Amino acid sequence: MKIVDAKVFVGGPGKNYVTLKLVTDQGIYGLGDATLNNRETLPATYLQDYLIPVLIGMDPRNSEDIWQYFYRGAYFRRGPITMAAIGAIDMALWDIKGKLANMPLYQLFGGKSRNGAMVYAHATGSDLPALVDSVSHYVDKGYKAVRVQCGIPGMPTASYAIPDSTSDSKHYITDFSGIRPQEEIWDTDRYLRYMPGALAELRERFGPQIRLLHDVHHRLLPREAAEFSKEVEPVKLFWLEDPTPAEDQNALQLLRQHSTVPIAIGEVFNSIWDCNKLIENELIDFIRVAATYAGGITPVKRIVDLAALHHVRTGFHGAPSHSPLCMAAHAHLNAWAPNFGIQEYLVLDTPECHALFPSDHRMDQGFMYVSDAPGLGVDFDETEAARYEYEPGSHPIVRLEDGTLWNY
Ligand code: CS2
Ligand code: MG
Repeated sequence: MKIVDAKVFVGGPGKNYVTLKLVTDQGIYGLGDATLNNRETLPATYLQDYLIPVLIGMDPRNSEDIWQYFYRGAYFRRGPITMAAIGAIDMALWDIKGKLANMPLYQLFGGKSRNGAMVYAHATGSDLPALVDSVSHYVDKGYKAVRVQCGIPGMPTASYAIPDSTSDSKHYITDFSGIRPQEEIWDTDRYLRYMPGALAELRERFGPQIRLLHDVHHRLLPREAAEFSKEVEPVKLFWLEDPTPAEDQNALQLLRQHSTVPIAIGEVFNSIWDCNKLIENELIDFIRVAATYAGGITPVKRIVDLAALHHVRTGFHGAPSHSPLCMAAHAHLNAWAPNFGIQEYLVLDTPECHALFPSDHRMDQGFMYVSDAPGLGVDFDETEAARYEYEPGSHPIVRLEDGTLWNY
């Protein structure tokens, strides 16, 4: 069996998805997601110029060897661009494998460990009353878990992930006004003074049952993160996400000495080497890698197995930047993983998105139910894809009030 053709598509409804299609000499094809948010043309170019010419002619059944070939075989390894490109190939090879076996991927991993996988939604508000409305909206829809982000009084611009009243909250991570990023101002002192009380009010308002999550988006220093997590301990968060920048795998030691708040990290990690110390030293409770830019299903399964040895559960990244193909890879991993925790779920739920990526993975009352179709269980409509083209966009840049550049 051989790979005879490969195509890369960039574009989509309101989002630049990077989609890889691998075609075999037996007519079976596989699909993978290489979307790297706001840098979409780079994994596409890496695939087209460097990986696809070598991939043509390989036996798609040897997904492990092909993964090693592109990872170990490249002198310059890792990084989000490389790993998103390899990730798309790996997903597409698993898709082919599932179709050959006539089985959904979760069966190849070891079968189902659960029926539905709990997901969490994003509730946001420019102030606390608006956030309460947003949480209520998701609770009414049956969600059991909600991430809560709130504007901070007196903060010169809205804090992370707070959409203005006119924008769709699901688009906030891409500003399509051009490639020059907009700037936001961050003020740690105001955040530390306001947010613990706001979280306590939400717990009071919604009761003990709802799982509340909060994302700090890498904005605190280790000592500040320790102070914050100690203070929010009574709120009983389901998790506190990215309290410190993720590069420093020792940064959480201080926090762990002062608080039992569960910690989730990993949405920017590209390999097991970005999180092995965090996991082995049991400094985190949830690992947030995504099958796309952590290099595909093959390496993510390995991370999940390492995590299981250390009581770390999964909480895969599921921002709207991932296409339904990446979310499908997660759905199969979530159905199998003995150490499943929760899934972030923000795929754009529009008729255009369903037309481009038809599938019967489904959401009901805050749970995701995996498809039983062979492989990933998501198709890609090339006629629909022809309607879209690449649109440049950017993440915002964050500065402190005095102009110092900070972490987005
Ligand atoms: C966020 C992300 O989902 C999350 O937890 O931190 O949405 C992040 O901002 C984007 O993926 C950036 O592209
Ligand atoms: Mg996050």
